Amino acid sequence: SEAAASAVIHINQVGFLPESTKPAMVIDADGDDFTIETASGQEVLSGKLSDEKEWEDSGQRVRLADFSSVREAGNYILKSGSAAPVDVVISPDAYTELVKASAKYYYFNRASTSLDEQFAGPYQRPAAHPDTLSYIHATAASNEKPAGSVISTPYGWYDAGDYNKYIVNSGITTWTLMQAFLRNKALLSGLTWNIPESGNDVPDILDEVRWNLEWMRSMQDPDDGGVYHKNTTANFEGFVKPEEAQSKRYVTAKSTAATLDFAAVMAKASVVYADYDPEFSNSALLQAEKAWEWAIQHPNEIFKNPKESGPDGPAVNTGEYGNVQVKDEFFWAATELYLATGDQTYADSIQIEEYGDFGVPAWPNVETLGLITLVTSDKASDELKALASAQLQKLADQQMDAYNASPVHITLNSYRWGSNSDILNQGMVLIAAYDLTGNEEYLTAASSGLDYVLGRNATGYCFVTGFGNVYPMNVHHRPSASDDIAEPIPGMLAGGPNPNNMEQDCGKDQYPDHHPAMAFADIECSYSTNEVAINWNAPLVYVSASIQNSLSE
Ligand code: G3I
Ligand code: 9MR
Repeated sequence: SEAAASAVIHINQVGFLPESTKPAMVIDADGDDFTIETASGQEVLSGKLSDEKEWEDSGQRVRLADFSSVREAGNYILKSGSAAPVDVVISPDAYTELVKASAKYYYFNRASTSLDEQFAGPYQRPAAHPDTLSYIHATAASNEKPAGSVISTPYGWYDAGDYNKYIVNSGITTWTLMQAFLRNKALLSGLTWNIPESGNDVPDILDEVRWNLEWMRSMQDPDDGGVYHKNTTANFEGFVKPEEAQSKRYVTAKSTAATLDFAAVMAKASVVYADYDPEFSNSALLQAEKAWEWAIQHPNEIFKNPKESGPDGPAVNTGEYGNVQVKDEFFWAATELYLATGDQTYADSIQIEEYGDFGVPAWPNVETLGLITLVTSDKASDELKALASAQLQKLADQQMDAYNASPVHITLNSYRWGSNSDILNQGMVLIAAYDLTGNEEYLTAASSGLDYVLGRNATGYCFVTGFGNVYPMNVHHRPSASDDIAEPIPGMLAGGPNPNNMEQDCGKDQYPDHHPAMAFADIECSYSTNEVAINWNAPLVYVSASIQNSLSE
């Protein structure tokens, strides 16, 4: 009997823009060549694979097939040696549907509303989590309210696979979506994805973000300006439908991180929504300033889940989003507040030269969000802009170093929880550097990161539900798991490979391969690799919209 071919091709399964750099990856290649053919078998390119390299993160032997020179829109087939041929899509609208679906993900995860069939199709569902009765968890000193006090905290999006709502994670998410809009205004104003607000005079993306901003606003204590860290049940709910998840909801202690993230986002919102809704813009700014004042008074309230239950409230075991330090939150909030108000009090907290290292954005590292706002705002002084630009370029150049060192031309070289969002956040930094310098290498590297999450990775999955040929079907997402529909809700990015928590969720033996870049399993228990989250989809929206916008100019 014939030995099975071991060569495999992994490729961006969604498609390429005509101008994109177009590498595919051949694993265990058994020839030196590749061809691109039309659907009817006509050869349009015959090329050589790059030299074979060992990809340590995956344990694979890899070669690249670069077919960038094929620029004519169409459907093609890529072949190399004995590998099964793969489909290639080249289209001037390669990412338009992806942008729409990844943004509509947020609609599907709205709390406090029914999803009606005309917008949600088969994923329609009744209203759940009204959150008009959120019990103030009274363990924290900052909650000077009588036990049993309630506030109303409706709206917002479910954070991830769970049904809770967390301010810290909402901060980076809403900022990224607003920034995606600012960078790609024409594209994102022109796209609509059938949500209840479609057709009003506000772009869908801003209508969607508003849903979460309204929840965030309800999380501020109007008496002192502090912001409750999260709106949560005591424990994660079971894998039940939203309307069946009815455990008591709390707001926990206030925290400095949540309050500063809130301040940053509300200041940003006051700028972004000024033309659409001046009244909202004004009150968002007032709330931002009040939050800042609380943070100045409470500069180090680090949130920890209450471990013991007591008369004042239960132990809480849901997502902690516990920042260990809040220097970056202060920097970010000061920046957004300064640019929204022009007020010097905030400028004093924007010490770029003294700051230290700026990192790729993630929920516990938000300083670079401030940097990006600085370099793109027309309100910053030239001096401040120059300092910010230098830091941003430095960070982008570190990504380029990783990209150039990578045997598969990606910026990612460490795989932690939510690794798919890391490569996209690296892309966001690269795109900002491209905007600053016009250097297209940055854009190429960002586009390569998009290729990665869409299939040119070690696992061969396109990590966005409903896109490509092979995508996760069993995401750790309670609404998708409980809806009796085989297809998960579309447009959701899975967290991605992460070798650090396999034992804890499904057990190591459930993961076929433990190499960092391979540590992924499409099984429902795998919350450490196969969950979805609002802060992971946001850079997908940002990068896909930006690449669609800039590479098709
Ligand atoms: O901060 C340390 C760093 O100092 C250290 O070097 C590094 C080594 O691994 O770990 C860092 O901490 C990690 C932390 O994220 C910050 O990056 C933890 O190991 C890691 O376990 C932690 O993972 C978070 C996970 O919750 C567990 O807390 C993810 O970032 C976060 O996305 C995820 O978020 C969950 C929510 O809690 C609940 N809702 C679902 C959501 C998505 O899974
Ligand atoms: O479903 C929860 C997911 O959203 C979190 O990211 C994850 C880590 O905090 O926890 C999941 O909940 C699991 C819990 O931690 C342990 N018991 C099983 C729960 C569902 O798989």
